[in-house]
Order: sequence, then structure tokens, then C-alpha cells
Amino acid sequence: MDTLFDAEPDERAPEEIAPGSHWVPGWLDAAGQRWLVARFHEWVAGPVPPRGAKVRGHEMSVKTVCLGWHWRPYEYTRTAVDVNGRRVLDVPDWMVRLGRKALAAAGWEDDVVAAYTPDAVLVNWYDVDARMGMHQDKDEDSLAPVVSLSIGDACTFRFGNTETRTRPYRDIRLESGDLFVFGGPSRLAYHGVPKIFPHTAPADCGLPGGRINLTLRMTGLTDAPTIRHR
Ligand SMILES: O=C(O)CCC(=O)C(=O)O
Repeated sequence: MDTLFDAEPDERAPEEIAPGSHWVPGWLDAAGQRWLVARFHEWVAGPVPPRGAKVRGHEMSVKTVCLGWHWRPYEYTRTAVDVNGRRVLDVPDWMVRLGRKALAAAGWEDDVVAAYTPDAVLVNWYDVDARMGMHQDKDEDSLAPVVSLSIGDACTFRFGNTETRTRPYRDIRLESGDLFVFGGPSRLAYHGVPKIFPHTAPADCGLPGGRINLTLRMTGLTDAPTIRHR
């Protein structure tokens, strides 16, 4: 017999959203979130300021600052060629360790975890009106998993299929501290952020409002060798 007080399914339990994609709610504790927010303030101070990348001539509402490699649509470069020409900051060693811990928490095999060496981090800043359209992360030569961390206001994260930017997709509410990893058969799934929920950042996350998202990636790129002319 059903009772009046049946347990609701836990909507924030870790879940495999599709083969190769894992959502781990609340993975990063409040101290870790505050620490990353402090790093965020350092990164946005330069040498390259955050900017909305131009996609087919339209500036994105999300502002991005990059580590390791500078991303703009279809290309990674060491210098921010579409901003101020400066070289971006390096990916710190602790970020590589963080990425490996995240992969392990998402259930990836030990050999994938050990080999994971993200060499590019896209640090995205969303104000309450910012959105990110459905897209694939396919400017990398490597198909290593992408690690995504969220801090601040909650958002709707739309995670779809590898064929089309339309349905079927699943809308997930990502909250501060949530981890999402997508790799394997999900690596090239379309995904986007159609909505930010204002005033939902927890008081102890270090961010009064807005949302920071970090995506850690392996580009598979190497620096072109320098050709010396005598
Ligand atoms: O903000 C997010 O959760 C997603 C970010 C994203 O899709 C990207 O940087 O390519």
C-alpha cells in the first residue's frame, strides 16, 4: 500500500545522464568553491581580460577567460589573438590534479584518470541574462573527457545528443559545486545553458551572484616547432 510519506526519489543523487556523461551534484565543497572564486578574480585581472567570443559575428553573452590555450570558435591559440595579443596564463598543476579527481569521482577508469592532463581551461562568466546556445565541444584534437564545474547561481544545463542540437535532450539544474563530466560516447554531445536562476548562489560559495563555469579540456595540440632561419 502506498503511504502518505513515501520517499521522493533523490533528484540530486549522482547520475549517469547518458553513456559517458556523469553528473555529480555537490562535488566541490564550499571551501573549494570559495578558493576557485578567489582564483577567478586573479585570472580576470589579466594578462587577458574576459571577453564574449564572436560566433558568426555575434558576441556571446557569456564572457570567457582561458588558461593554457586561448579559445575562439574553431581555433585554439597560445595568444589571445582576438583580444589583446597577450599569451594566456598557464594551466596550474593543481588544476590537473583537480581534473583527475573529478574524473575519478565520475567513475572513469584508473588509466583514463592517470592520463588526464587538461591543457586548456575555459573559465566562463554568466551574469543573470547570459545564455549559451547548443553546441559541441569539437575544436580539440583529443577526445578525452571534458570536466565541467559550476559555482554561484544555479542554471539549466541542457545536455543533448551527438547528432542534432534539438531533442532528445535532458535539462538538468546545475547548482554551485556540481560536477559534470562528458566523454566517451557523449564527448561530442550538443549542450548549452538556456537559463540562469538569479539569487540562487549559496551564501558560502564566495560569489554573491552570477555563475562561474570551468571546463577542463585536453586539446591534443602541440606548439608548432620554431623554424630558425640562418
Ligand atoms: O556553462 C556550462 O555549464 C557549459 C559551458 C560550455 O558548454 C562550454 O564552455 O563549452
